[in-house]
Amino acid sequence: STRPESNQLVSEKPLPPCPEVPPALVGRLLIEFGSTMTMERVQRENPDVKEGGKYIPSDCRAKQRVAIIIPFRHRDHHLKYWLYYLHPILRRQRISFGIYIISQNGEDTFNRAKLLNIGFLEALKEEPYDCFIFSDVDLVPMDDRNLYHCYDQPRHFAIAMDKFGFRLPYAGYFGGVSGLSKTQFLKINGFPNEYWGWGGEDDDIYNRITLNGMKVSRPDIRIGRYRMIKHERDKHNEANPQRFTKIQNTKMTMKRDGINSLQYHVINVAKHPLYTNITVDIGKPP
Ligand code: UD2
Ligand code: MN
Repeated sequence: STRPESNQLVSEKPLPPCPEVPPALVGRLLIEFGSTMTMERVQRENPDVKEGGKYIPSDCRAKQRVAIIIPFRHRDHHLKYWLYYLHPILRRQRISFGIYIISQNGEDTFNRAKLLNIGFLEALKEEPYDCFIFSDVDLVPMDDRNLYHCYDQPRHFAIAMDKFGFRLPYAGYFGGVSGLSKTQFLKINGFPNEYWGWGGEDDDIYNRITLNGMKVSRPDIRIGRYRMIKHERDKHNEANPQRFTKIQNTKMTMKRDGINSLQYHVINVAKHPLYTNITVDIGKPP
């Protein structure tokens, strides 16, 4: 063709909306963590991902823009598997997404929910995301029909984990992988910043959702299956003894503790081929 490139772009038809049921899905997946994984291999197998771990379907227009937020420290081994499995799944799901690893700097007590709050704000500084999916780095879905976008109500994705015998451990369980639209997230003032160490923060988030008149939505139990990479409790993420009393007080604390009280410092933003890493200083427990 002799036409200038800009003309070709103008004459191209706009993309159709992505179908409700993505045609490329395969259903149940074989997930295992036995073989050694290298970042080189994962990059080689995912050449169409844009720098910083961004992807837009090429054959249709996705309705939502999804930021996937992962709280992180010293889990490089898990991250390789997560990227290896999730990039192809998300592509088949025709999701338009960006992947954000929020890395806690230093060795003070870990704070998962605060890192997730930071991911929400930092992702929005880059793109106008509509939907936020919060995932542990060690959780991989076993079925690609578990679609990683947002729903009419806050979504709990990881409902049937291998470590819990593929059942929901209790009715109000909201751990592992969850997703809220921007509006849903802001309605609950984001997540609590004051849960240091392991446990309770997911129950607090569940309380925020129900106290604000929303209801958790979940996939079919046969579809919401997950494998968790086996691991020991990390150093500096000891069980938080305050968690039992704290989750009794969500109704009071959610108004002052959340996205409206979040304080942190960004130390570094690094664009990797398959993800964006944001290293942050979040302070330490009082
Ligand atoms: C459960 C929940 C999790 C969270 C946690 C309590 C499941 C599958 N998940 O996870 O959502 O509610 O209990 O806080 O039941 N992390 C690091 N480095 C660390 C510590 C944690 O990267 O040193 C991140 C990482 O993404 C990890 C996540 O935080 O997957 C949760 O920590 P965990 O895997 O140690 O806790 P686990 O499996 O009991
Ligand atoms: Mn885990």
